[in-house]
Amino acid sequence: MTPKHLFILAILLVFTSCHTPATAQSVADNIIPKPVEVVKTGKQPVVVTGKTQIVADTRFADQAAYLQDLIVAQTGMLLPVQSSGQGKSGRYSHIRLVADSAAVNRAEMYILTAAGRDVTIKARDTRGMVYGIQTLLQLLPLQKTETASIPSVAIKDYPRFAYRGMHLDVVRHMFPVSFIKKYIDYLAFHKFNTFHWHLTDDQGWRIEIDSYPKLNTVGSWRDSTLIGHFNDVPARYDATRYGGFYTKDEVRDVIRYAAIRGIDIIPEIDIPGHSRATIAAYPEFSTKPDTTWNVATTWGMYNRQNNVLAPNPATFKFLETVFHEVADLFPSPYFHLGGDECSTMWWKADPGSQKFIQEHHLKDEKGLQTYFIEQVAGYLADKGKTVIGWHEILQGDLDTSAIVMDWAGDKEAVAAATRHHRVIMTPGKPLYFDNYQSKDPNDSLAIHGYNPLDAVYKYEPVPAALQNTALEKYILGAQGNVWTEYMGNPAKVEYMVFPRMTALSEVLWTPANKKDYEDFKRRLKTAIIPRYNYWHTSYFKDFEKWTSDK
Ligand code: TNX
Repeated sequence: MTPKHLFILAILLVFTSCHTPATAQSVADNIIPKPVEVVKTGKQPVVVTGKTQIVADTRFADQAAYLQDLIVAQTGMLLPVQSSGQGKSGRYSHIRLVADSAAVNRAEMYILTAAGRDVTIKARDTRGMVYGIQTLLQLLPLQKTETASIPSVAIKDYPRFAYRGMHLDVVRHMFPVSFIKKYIDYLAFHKFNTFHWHLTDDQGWRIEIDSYPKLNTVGSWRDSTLIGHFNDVPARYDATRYGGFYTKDEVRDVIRYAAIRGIDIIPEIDIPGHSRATIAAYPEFSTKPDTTWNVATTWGMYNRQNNVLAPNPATFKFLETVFHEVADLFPSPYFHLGGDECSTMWWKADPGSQKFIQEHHLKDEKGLQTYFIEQVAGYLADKGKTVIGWHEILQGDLDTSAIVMDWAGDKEAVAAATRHHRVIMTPGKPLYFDNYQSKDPNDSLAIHGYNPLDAVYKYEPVPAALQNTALEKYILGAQGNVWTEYMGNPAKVEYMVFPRMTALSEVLWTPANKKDYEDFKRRLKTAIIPRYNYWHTSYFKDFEKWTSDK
């Protein structure tokens, strides 16, 4: 071939790659998280128009309405919904939502087939159906249209890990219910199944409590908030009252919303440290009952300001009542009791705590921390809840039903699994999405630490020491944590989580041998960034420039 021929060929290639409309078959190659199996069956594509019926088994009536809403929002086509067995199947195409526990032989699995006049999604549970729906949305055009063509495919798909979570701290900054729902929508799109709602901390109580009303009238409000970074000297404050809390009705509404989307909400009430807002409301639960504590106005209280509960009968009565009250509100079988970063210095300095340690034959202040956790685990057991705690709960000798959430790294996870605790991996590196995703000095303020996109994508939740051993099964999955000290509004949260949560979704869903970072980036750019734009979300754009080796 002469150089001239090569030139013409190159022009042709560029031309065809830019101008071929996303063909029917290519959309099936763009799905995120990447499915277990996609077969292009070479049959007739399914033509979807406003006359296409959604035909759902009664078990999936809520998901049929959910799918109808999503399709009309995405394409403008409002499809009629029918329950299966009702009416007759007309001349038009169908999207069938079918309950099938024979062909679908595992939890959260779905089988999606499209050919001729039928798109069929089969699932055995709500989650499987929700995930089939998310995949279907990715096969439909992301634009207003009166007709669309779905390629003929047979997709069989299920998750690699049972626990696929995202966390959100609503204490350091609080977000409206409308954003909490949006966040749940983002989770559902990415086939996450758990929302970990961090509801209390030093800087505020964010859930309505009837039995101890000062938690809301006092504990939900702080007088001021730090401006700038927590190590800036001198510290500056905005001198503006900040706060609020979610009412029980709002919480119930969010729970219902999440349930339709297959998402379990795990509440967290963080004790016995991280309790400054509690002792501001009720100083009698602190080591210095005569002190007037403020709700914290700065970040990072550990060993800097007293934020621990004192071990006295009134405190334990309080914990029992409040944990019971919150447990009654949430249907989740799990409840997170915190347990992290509990400084021992305030108990060391407190005669009452020392006396308690002696009288209860506890070894030391760590023994006291464990005592708190064990008491609360008992209150939660009364309500049939399985306890989750940050890995510091391992200091004690908890019953192995307690699930350990590991924010440190593989060492703690191996220790927990060796003791036969189930473990959820959420190591600061790389799953804290509050850390920087670039080293650009002009990047928006964040927690120090560098977690670029490729590090998230390449993260392997099962520690090397557990791989191919009998202990591997104790690793339930992983979670991205979103602490909001430096996220004052929803747009900033979106900037910090996108595209990192998209990468994490594939870590958790896709079989390890199907992961491929280059292909992930291709799909991200072709199919998911248009969706971020469709959602009107701000996302971090410089992810190709900022990589782990920078
Ligand atoms: C540690 S890790 C915390 C949070 C902070 C976060 C900031 C853990 C369980 N607790 O209270 O917000 O660091 O990255």
